[in-house]
Amino acid sequence: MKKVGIIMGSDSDLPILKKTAAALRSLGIPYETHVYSAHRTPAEARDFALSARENGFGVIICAAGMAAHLAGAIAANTTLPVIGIPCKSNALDGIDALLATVMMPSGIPVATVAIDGGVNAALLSAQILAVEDEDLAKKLDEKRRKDAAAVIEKDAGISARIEE
Ligand code: RP5
Repeated sequence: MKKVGIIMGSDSDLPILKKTAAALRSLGIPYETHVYSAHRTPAEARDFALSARENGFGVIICAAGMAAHLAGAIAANTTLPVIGIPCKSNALDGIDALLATVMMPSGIPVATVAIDGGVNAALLSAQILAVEDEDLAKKLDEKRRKDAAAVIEKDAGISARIEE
């Protein structure tokens, strides 16, 4: 199976990416993790993106906050699918990173998940890899079934809980 690249702009983004890694592990998807910054280490970010396909990656997840250019900078140097996670910062609550990540110019796409959406970034990666991997597609179906069953169980108990 192809690897997922988990790239963060700073190790201060790590709590979000821990959720990403846990979700990938639960599906048996291999990943590799790095700190590369579009602003502080642009050469390393570029080198990673340029060699990602030949290094066995299938999807790259990029998490960054503030003026979040990491996903776009990586996407500029690869045609692998790039998923951007805008990370919340103190000043603007993540709206800054959301807009910087999602508003890519035509020609260089970044699939942007919610602010701090580490789990969905992992699941979207899995769904991309599952296009050519039936075993992984079955695991994703099973997860959806389990998640739905958990909500149905909550529905069954909610009338009693509201009166507690
Ligand atoms: C971004 O700036 C990082 O992705 C992080 O979300 C934010 C702050 O970085 P630090 O100053 O905490 O390293 O590049």
